[in-house]
Amino acid sequence: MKKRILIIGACGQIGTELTATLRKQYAPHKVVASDIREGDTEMMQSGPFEVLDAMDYDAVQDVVIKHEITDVYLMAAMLSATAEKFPMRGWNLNMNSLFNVLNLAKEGKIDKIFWPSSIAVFGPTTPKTDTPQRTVMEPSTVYGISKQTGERWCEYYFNKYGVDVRSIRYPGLISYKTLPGGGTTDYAVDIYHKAVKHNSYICFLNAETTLPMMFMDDAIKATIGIMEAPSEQIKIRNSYNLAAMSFNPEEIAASIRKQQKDFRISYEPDFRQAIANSWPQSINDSSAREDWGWNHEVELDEMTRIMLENLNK
Ligand code: AKB
Repeated sequence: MKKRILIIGACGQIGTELTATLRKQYAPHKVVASDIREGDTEMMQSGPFEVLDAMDYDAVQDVVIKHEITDVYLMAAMLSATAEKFPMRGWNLNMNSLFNVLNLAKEGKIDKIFWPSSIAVFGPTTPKTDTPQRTVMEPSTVYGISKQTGERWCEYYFNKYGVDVRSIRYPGLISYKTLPGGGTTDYAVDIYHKAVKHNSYICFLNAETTLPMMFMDDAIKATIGIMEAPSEQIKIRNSYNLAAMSFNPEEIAASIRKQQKDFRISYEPDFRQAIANSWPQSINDSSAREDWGWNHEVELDEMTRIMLENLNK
């Protein structure tokens, strides 16, 4: 098979696990990892790697041509909390990197693109629970505005130029292998690290902040699943809602207490509370389930067991 994959932003939270999984699934030399700087030993030694600035069109094009890339996973992005601090840097990274790959596909230099969107496309006026695929979207964060704009451009490039771009709206993602960076849902990873180290956690969101979340293995399954689905099954070309579970900090703490009964949590909400308040609490992902067969496997207590077991190692 001619398929050759490029992952841009391979050293981030999703990119790291996506690279490892794709290298296992395909021959490692067919999966080129890239990031703005070199990765860890595992990343550098398990297959080809390129230092690459996602905002540099010529550099991305050079790597695409050099490795005869067919499929690009564009995982480089500035997340919600950091983008509030650096609005123009967030906007520029999130939009320019997307235009670079969309234009390469428009010019026929790559066949297929995966681009991640987020629950951040929704805003305070969106229905909070069981948020439908199509609904009011008035994002109030820099990150959300960039993701919603990106979705419109993906659909436009598909309709106008036939670019095969596929996207999902990730909820908060939880994994033990790589730390997230600069998101609002990061507390749900940090809490496990602090549970293992200190048996206590100070949370930057309040106890009742329910948000949609997903274990990383399910997110990787969805990412590769949508990319491998036959084109005609991908009926939505902006981005698919995707869901697994929803919980608040008190509920994740209760799940940890099932294994560490004296685990303590306290609350000191900061600027990220306003971001979280603007997002939905639960997502309706029936379109993804119907169109390309998405289903999730891991629920909260199972995720807690896996997280604590692996972080304790
Ligand atoms: C964030 O918190 O910014 C991200 C996201 C929900 O897209 N994890």
